[in-house]
Amino acid sequence: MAERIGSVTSDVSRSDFLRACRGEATDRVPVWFMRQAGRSLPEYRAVREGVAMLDSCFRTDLVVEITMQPVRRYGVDAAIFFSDIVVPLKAIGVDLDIVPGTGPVVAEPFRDRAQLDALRGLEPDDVAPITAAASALVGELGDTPLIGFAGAPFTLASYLVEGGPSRDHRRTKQLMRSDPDLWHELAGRLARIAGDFLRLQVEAGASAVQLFDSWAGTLSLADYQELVAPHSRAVLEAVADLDVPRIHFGVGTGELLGAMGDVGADVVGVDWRVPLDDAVQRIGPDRSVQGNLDPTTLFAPADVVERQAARVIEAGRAARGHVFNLGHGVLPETDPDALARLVDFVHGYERD
Ligand code: 1CP
Repeated sequence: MAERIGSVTSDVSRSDFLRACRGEATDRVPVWFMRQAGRSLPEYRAVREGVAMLDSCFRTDLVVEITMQPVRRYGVDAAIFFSDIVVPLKAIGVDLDIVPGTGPVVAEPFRDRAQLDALRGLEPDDVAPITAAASALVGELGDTPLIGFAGAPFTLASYLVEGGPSRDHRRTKQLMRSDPDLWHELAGRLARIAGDFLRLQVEAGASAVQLFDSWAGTLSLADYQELVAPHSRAVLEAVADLDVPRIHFGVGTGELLGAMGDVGADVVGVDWRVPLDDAVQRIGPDRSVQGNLDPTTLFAPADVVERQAARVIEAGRAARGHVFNLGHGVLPETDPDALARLVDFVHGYERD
């Protein structure tokens, strides 16, 4: 990695975040937050005014600015690239939008084989403004690592098949069970798109990747292993030679943690339901963990937040490496000052 991009990268490589991902000792527990860039920040709301969410994701200047905002404000140990999991689908021409207050909405939900043609491969030109932002960010961030990300095939497919956010993922599960061949073709195409998207971000300078399978927790372990794991493995395999840590995260995935680690992750993201020391039992000793303060804890008094955060840090010591995070994204109503205090608390925490 250092040879490829030069001396700046070697400082990144020694960062607490990358060290914890690799299971190396750190002086302090590194911390960043899923959805650290977003509606909880007044400076985010200001720059997004009058610009649609998906338009902002294709504007190099806005991606750079929004990605930097939480790094400047909180001094977090990693930046997460400002984008969305549906961006590569938009980039190849899928007719979808991100509707305020709802999330991704697809104009023609996926129903049959004829629609597979619309899911062509991702070409570098499709995401040129995005990779330009990643390159610019590496310069701006200095020693702070940039995390690239993609949506995992199951979570991406659930938006395509349901047409938007879904509580029970009924149609996606129906497709998996009634036409497994078509399901595997769909998931295989999404895996290639996600893998290529991660690769392009790393080649532009991202020094870690996170694969979001946010909704995998809706599946039984047996269904996950048979119908989903091979495709998520293919995504992580696509960046295996690039020597960057691979983080794999989902919500409500307590029963899947071992399987999610086994598809090629270096770090497993854990939501708030499973204490990190229990999670380590399920994942095994050869991977680091990331998480897992309940995002709603930040609405409690400061001393309660600190007690809960200390519990997370203590439980995280069971792992070979621990990256502090919330158990899911920052809620839009969160007070940024509460996050700032949490970063200071984690950084100042004395481990003996
Ligand atoms: O106008 C707005 O501000 C819209 C809100 C918003 C934002 C800020 C959406 C719509 N996406 C994003 C950015 C985003 N999405 C990031 C930014 C980087 C950061 O973390 O700071 C990331 C990593 C994502 C990834 C994403 N999008 C996921 C995986 C992470 C997760 O939360 O589980 C998922 C499931 C999405 C879909 C999506 N996009 C937006 C919403 C509201 C949703 C979820 C909708 C649903 O409940 O299904």
